[in-house]
Amino acid sequence: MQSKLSEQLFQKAQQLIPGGVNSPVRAFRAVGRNPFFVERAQGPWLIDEDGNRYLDYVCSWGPGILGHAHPKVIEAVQRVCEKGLTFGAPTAGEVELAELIQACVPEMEMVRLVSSGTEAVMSAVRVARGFTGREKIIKFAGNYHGHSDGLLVKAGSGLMTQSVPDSAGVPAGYAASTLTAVYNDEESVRRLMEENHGQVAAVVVEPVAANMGVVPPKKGFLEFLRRITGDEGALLIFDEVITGFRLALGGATEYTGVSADLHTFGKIVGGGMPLAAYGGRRDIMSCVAPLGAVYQAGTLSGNPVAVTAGITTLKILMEDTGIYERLDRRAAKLAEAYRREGLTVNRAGSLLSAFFAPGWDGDADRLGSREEGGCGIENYEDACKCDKQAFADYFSRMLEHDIYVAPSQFEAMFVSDAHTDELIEMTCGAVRACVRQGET
Ligand code: HOZ
Repeated sequence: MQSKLSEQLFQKAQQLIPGGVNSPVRAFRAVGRNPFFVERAQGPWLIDEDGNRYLDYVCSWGPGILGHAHPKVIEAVQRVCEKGLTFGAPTAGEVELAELIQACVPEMEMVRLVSSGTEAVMSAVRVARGFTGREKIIKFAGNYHGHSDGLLVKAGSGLMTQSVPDSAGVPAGYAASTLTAVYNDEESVRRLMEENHGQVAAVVVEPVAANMGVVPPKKGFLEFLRRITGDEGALLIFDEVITGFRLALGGATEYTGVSADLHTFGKIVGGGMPLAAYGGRRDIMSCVAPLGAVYQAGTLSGNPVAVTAGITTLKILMEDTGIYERLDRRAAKLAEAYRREGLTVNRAGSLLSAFFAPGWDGDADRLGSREEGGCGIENYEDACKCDKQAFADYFSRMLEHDIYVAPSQFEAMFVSDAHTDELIEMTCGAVRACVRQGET
């Protein structure tokens, strides 16, 4: 594997950009290497500046459900670019995308388009506070909701990689309104609700957590959140930046059968462009300016190029009735390959994580779900127990096999429709060779 050009770029980048990257996990620090620099991508492949080709299971951290550079999306984007890149004024495309989102997720009675998942969740929380007149929110340790101040408390993703639960620079006052519960632990939520009776505006949750590795909700957990928020007059916000249009066309609500008051979407909804959305019940969304008193705005909100990429992607997903079944089947096959090597695998549809959980390298008694007496990963504390060095070694060996998985134990593996049965088969072979030392 050549790395000359990537190395040169990285040296230069570090002088100009903090850590040489524009988002921390990309720096590969958790796996003790320097990153490669991407030159282009097509279908399931990433090609770096040195000409190395990798089978990509990061898929830009989620948007690439169709694989990279889907011809229909590229064509539509090229066409719309000729009409101008941004107007800062309403377009027909925004209405069409809002309609499509609502067709997929009927509870999105009203929707606002923004530019990033961070912005979507930050805005949804503001709306929840404006609607309820309350200040506190409950989030879960290891759930990541973007990098806005009030939500960077016990966040997952890059903060876990760096082993820091909270970011510096967040005023104590912001963090004080954010209460942290334990994912999959009803009692921890009940206690916080009791201690803060009448003060909680919302519970915000990743309905399938995917930023401490993939951690699905235990049976009944989301139903419980639905009930307790209703009883307490608080709102339930599903952060579906990752799960939206991924678990199913209707996202987590279709996948789990549980409704939320507000949803946030990102990644797939923008078809690979910077676009995200939040929305939900009409009475709640009617609080948003100019209808109501909750202010939120953006020059590039509803950008016509991003909207076109989103529309085209959603239409492809809606028209291809077999896609979610294919994704599920292929991800299940991968999951099996990891399980056979002794790893603890959590999977929801085409999202999965193979954890180097305690016992992975021999203590068979500790494998499997908690119900089976094993060490299943159900929350942040469990995820933190994984063997990060073993993960880093496996990551490097996979890269030598030309397979790129997320450079952190705490990020999800994304399967796209471009990962054919043959490519999945090939990956299963690489998993057999790469999980354990000395078998490359
Ligand atoms: N927050 C993303 C991982 N959950 C990382 C995004 C990126 O580095 O592009």
